[in-house]
Amino acid sequence: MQESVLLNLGFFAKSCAVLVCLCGVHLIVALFFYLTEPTSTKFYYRQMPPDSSETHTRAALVIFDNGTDLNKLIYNASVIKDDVEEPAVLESCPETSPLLVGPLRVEFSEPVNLDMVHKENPQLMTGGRYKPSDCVALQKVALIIPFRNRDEHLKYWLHYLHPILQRQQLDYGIYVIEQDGVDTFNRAKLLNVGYEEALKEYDYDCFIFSDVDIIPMDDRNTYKCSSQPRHLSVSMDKFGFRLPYNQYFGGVSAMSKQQFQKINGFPNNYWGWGGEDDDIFNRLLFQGMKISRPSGDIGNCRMIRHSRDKKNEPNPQRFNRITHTRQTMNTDGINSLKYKVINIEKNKLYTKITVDIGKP
Ligand code: UDH
Ligand code: NGS
Repeated sequence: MQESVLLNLGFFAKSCAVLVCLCGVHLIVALFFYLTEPTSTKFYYRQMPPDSSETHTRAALVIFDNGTDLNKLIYNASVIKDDVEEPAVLESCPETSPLLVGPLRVEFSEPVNLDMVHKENPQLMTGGRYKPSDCVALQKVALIIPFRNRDEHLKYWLHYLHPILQRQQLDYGIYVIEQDGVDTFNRAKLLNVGYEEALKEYDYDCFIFSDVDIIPMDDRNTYKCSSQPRHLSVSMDKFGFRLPYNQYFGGVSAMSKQQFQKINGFPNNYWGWGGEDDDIFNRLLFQGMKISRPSGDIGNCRMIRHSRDKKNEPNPQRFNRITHTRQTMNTDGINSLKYKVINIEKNKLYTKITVDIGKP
């Protein structure tokens, strides 16, 4: 009996010793893992020094990726730099946007409501600015529209163009350059103003000069610049869907900053209708550039029918002027441009800049 009690006690003591050993091993292993664990899964939080320049998000909100909800515990905390999740670096948008749909139906029978246009384009920023959120646009494009008393046309233009430009994945801004007063209209000078004013706002590298009444009928006609100046409105309905003549450069065109500077911008002294686009064509030619154009159906466009505007009668001097482009282009252009900004209005869909450009 006594012998069996002693035996049991011996067994109990041995078991205790084994248990203590196991606990010790467990403690050592736990300590080892704790000390060698990488910082990204460890929690660091501390009081923010009042003048801390350390990167921190909102003071009280830090989310840890450790499976435990510690948010409740952490107030006035910050994360050490290594633990801050850096915003993902965006890749460049592809050369051809995957969002394009091709031919579009363009008509002008229903009136356009600008509030609707705004609702349908929720990603627009004030002043008619946009950039893709999932990639870096290949070009920063300023769209310049010469303007006076064409509000109905502008509504159609905004209705059709905003969705197209977004599908084309452009980083863009819309600039409506309105001629102040009632003197003779000057399209090319307004375009020069648009170039200068847009550049004051953003580092644009491409400029699209578009009449307010021309709408592309295919979104593959990308509103961006090429290695050569590009003519975009190449087959308009009013010309039977072809060029009126080979040198035609009116309607909608695209030029990079370098191309525009190389020709000293556009002429400032074509008052009234006609010839300024031929002068621009001459400038490009004299600087050794060629016109690039979209092919076939891609260049189809519709023009909103309208009658001749007041104070934009055909300019009788235009034929004489276009024969002297070579002599005038270096002194008449962006380097001699003078105007006065009367007002800048940034609304939801575009930036309107009203300017006094003088008179003939
Ligand atoms: N523009 C205005 N307001 C004007 C004049 C011109 O906003 O008072 C702008 C507008 O962007 C227009 C562009 O300048 O699209 C070119 O002017 P335009 O449309 O008058 O030129 P286009 O050659 O037409 O397209 C000329 C008149 C044709 C009359 C035909 C009558 N059947
Ligand atoms: C040419 C004009 C251009 C004009 C083009 C198309 O004759 O400015 O017609 O005009 N050149 C001259 O007058 C020197 S349109 O049919 O669109 O009114 O752009």
